[in-house]
Amino acid sequence: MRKFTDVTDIGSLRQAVDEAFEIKRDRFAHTDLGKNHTLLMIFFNSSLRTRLSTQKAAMNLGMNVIVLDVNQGAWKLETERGVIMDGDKAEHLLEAIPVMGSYCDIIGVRAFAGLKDRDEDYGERVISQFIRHSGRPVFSMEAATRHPLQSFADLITIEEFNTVERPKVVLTWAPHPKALPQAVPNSFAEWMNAADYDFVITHPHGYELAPEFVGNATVEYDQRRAFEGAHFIYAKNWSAYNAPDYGKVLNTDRSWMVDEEKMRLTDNAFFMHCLPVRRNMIVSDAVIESERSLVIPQAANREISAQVVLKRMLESL
Ligand code: AN0
Ligand code: CP
Repeated sequence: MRKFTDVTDIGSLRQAVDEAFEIKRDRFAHTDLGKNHTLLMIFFNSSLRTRLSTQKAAMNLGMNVIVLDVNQGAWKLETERGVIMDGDKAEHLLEAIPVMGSYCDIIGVRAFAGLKDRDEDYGERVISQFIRHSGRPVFSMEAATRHPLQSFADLITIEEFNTVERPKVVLTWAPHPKALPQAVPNSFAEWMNAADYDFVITHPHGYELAPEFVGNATVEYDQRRAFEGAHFIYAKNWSAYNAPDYGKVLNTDRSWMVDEEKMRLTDNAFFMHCLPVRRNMIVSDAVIESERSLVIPQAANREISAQVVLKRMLESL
């Protein structure tokens, strides 16, 4: 595997999940595979889970790891070609990327959407430049439009806990005080559509996701109706996608928070969230602390999804 940015890069989901379960049974079965190989993780944005789980996965495979927080200690990077660089940015990505590529074998990149210019974000300019100019296999640690390591971990978690033939999985928008990207919901929708579950998306009017991500999902504007009979509730906030409101917070209606009363409408559903989560905005204390909350096993599966991707990339070197 030379690139991991969207669901198509992983091939058969069945095979990927089987490989994940194999790694989960013995995560130290391939400790020689990464010997003398270096992973470079580049963060343009903050992270707790992605940073720790991906580093752990690389260590399980015997790799060496370098982490660069671009905004803490590196030169400020220009990303646009043609700019006269007389401002605060001392270096261009077009030099920085091949330089970074020369110190490592595999690159992970986290570069969130700027939420100002939809075309720029949905063009995936930053990660595309890494793919084009680094000469290394590149994987997304959340780019502008997708978070595939998260969605893969979500799929593994659903497959682990599911007990019915075709589960009803509901992605619900929930309120948040600040504007967040659409990457997590886009990606979750992309993976759930590929997994062919009974997949429903619910959100207030104005929060429609890009049609290419909604795909064949059912969109239900009545959150309570969406919850009826659900087996998995996946909560996430996102900002508006539609022009002219792209990247804006349109609604902080607290009535969209996931609480026990709403969870009672489901078929004893599990609760999921990618974390970090704001309690009593997105989800009540009682739901996130309940026996049906999967947020911790879900985060633990980030190590597994990262290890499948790194293993496949190492095998392709
Ligand atoms: C980020 C987001 O919504 O994309 C990262 C989630 C994994 N969340 C925040 O910035 C709070
Ligand atoms: N879920 C997730 O990607 O968490 P971090 O932003 O902490 O990495």
